[in-house]
Amino acid sequence: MLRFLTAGESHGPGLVAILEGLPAGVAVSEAAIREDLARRQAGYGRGGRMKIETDYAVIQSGVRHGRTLGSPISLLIENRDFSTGNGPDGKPWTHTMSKEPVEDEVTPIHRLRPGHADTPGIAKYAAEDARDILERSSARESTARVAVGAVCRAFLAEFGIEVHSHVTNIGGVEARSVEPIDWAAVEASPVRCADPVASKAMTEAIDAAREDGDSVGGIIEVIATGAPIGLGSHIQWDTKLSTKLIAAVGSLNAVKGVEFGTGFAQANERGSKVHDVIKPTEEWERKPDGSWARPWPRRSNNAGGLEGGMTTGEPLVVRAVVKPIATLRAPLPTVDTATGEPAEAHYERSDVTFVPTCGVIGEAMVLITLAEAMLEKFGGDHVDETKRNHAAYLATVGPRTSAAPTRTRANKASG
Ligand code: EPS
Repeated sequence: MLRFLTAGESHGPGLVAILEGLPAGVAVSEAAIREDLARRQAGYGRGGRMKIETDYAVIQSGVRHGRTLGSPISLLIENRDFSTGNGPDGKPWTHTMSKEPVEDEVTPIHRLRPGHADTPGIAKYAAEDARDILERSSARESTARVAVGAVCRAFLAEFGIEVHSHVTNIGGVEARSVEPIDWAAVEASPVRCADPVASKAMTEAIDAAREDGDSVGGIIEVIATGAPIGLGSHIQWDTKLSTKLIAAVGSLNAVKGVEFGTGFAQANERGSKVHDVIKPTEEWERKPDGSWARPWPRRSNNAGGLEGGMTTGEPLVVRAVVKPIATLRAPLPTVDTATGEPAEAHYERSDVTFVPTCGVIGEAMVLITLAEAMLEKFGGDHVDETKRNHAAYLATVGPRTSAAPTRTRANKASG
């Protein structure tokens, strides 16, 4: 079983992640993790924090001589702001976030921000200071998830599985659909959008919101290619890969909805227009050994690569809507928790938008979910064992005819 936990507050000393269940033998490096952490830090519309941090995950355990050991992989990411910066009241974060009691009182946050975790959080945890809530609910935590996702990316690469993301909407600016997506161009776009015209309009929408002291949301799309047919299962609500992906991507800060493929738009179409027709076998591609490169290919992928809670072998396409960030320089009306009087919501340094970054975090959650699904299906204590199981399975999944090199006939037909 693959599982992970993260810990850490936004302005505390650092973030921690533990990933357990990855097999031995996977090539993992801090440099590769750093690549994803750097992508997470980029994106137009971010606030000042990203100029302070150079996120780097130090591997504490589970890796030796560049390969996983099968033991828990632990990662430590320093928050540079903790040791170098000051909080909104001008006091150093080492004081504001001190784990020891402090004599010199820290100004508590009493003016709750609508849309943030502040209000339900202080009620539920009996907090006097909303900082007790916001420090953990901050999207800073996603740094740890991206580091874990990068480790899972290395594992999935062994099976030819790749995960990318792009932005399709920011602040109501819709990107044109670009086919095929040039992932290098997405990475070069300041908003991680494949459409250069929309990219520019998105940066303008962000500038306009910044000028008004406001924020903007948008839509991200995560695409995974190379996943074999049959990950997940149809047999129970919580064994469906669709359930797990909705939970994983829906757990991102600020996400308000998740859909697959053409998703909500399917409400407007008839079944004959929605379902993805299977191509005749003459059009299927074969590998040099005669086996199917990708069995059961479709003419379209409206299902987003999922049927009955299982992968179809088509690209997995997961989209999420990200709400505008709740911390506004032009604050919304609220109530002061100390006085019960009307007030303006608390403001401290924040981003105008976080949508481009959200794509990278969405990738991490899809990577982790797919790594878990691969291990559930193929097991293995060493990655070579997982690979053998994966290859043996793929030889069985085509049509059950003697003409096709599938199932137990695979060897006979290709030999
Ligand atoms: C973030 C760190 C935060 C914010 C942002 C994400 O830094 P700070 O609060 O010190 O400015 O930039 O947080 C949020 C989007 C949020 O909703 O809290 C980061 O490391 O990504």
